[in-house]
Amino acid sequence: MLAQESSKNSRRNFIGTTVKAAVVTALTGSQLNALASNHKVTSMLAGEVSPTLVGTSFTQLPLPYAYTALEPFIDALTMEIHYSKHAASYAKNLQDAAAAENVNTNGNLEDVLQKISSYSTKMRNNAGGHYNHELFWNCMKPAPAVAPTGILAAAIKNSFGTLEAFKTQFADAAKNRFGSGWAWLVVGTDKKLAIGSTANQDNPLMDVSAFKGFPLLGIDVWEHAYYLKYQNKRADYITAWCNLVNWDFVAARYEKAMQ
Ligand code: MN3
Repeated sequence: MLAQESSKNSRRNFIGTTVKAAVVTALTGSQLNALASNHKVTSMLAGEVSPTLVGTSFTQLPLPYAYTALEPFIDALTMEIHYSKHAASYAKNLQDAAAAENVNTNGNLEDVLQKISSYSTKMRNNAGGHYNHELFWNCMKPAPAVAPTGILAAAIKNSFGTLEAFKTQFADAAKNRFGSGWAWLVVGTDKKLAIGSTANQDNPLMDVSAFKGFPLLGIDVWEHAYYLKYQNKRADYITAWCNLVNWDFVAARYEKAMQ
C-alpha cells in the first residue's frame, strides 16, 4: 500500500513497519504489555511518572486489516480514501514539518505532541493527524469482543455505571463536537477515566489541549471518515462505529497506563 514510495529511505521504513504491524496485529492484550516492557517507556501524563505504552512512529504503518474488513459499518471506499489519501497526507506532511523544524523522526511522536506549542501550526495539524489516525485504525477491528473485560470493564462500571451509559456519553461527545474533530476516552492524571473531545487534529496529549489525558480510544468525526456512506448523519456513523471497538486494544492501553 506504500508501493508508490520509491526512495531507499521509504523502502527501508516500509519493510521495518510492515514487520512491526504484522507482529502487533497478532498480539493479545497481555502480549502487548510484554512487548511494551521491551520498548522505551516514558510518562505520557505531564508531571506523572506513569509508564504507558508509547513509541508511535513518524511513518504510516500498514493498515492492520483489509479495506473491506469493517463492512458493513464502514465501507471499503471510505477506508481506502481515509487511509491512503487523508492519513497518508498527514504522515507525509509530518515528515516535511519534522525536517523543517529539526525534529528527530526516530524518536517518539508523543514527545512532540506533549510540547506541541513550541512548534508550527503545520506540525500541530500533522503530528496530531498522524498520531490520531495510527491510533484510530487500531481502535477498530472486524468482529471484536462486544465488551471489555478485566480492569477496564471494572473501571468503566466505576466511572460511568454501565457499558451502555459509557457508550451514550462517548457518542454524545462525538455528536456534539462542532465541525471536524475527535472524541476520546482517556485516563487523566488522577488515573480516572474521562470522556471529551478535541477540535481539528488536536488530541489530549497536546499541551495546548483543554481536554488532557492519555488516549485509550478515539473516534474520528471528520466528515471524510463517514460522508460517503452516512452523508450528514454523523449519529448513525457513531452508532455503527461502536460495533467495531477493539476492546482488547483499549484494555491493553489502559492496563499499561495504570501500571
Ligand atoms: Mn480522518
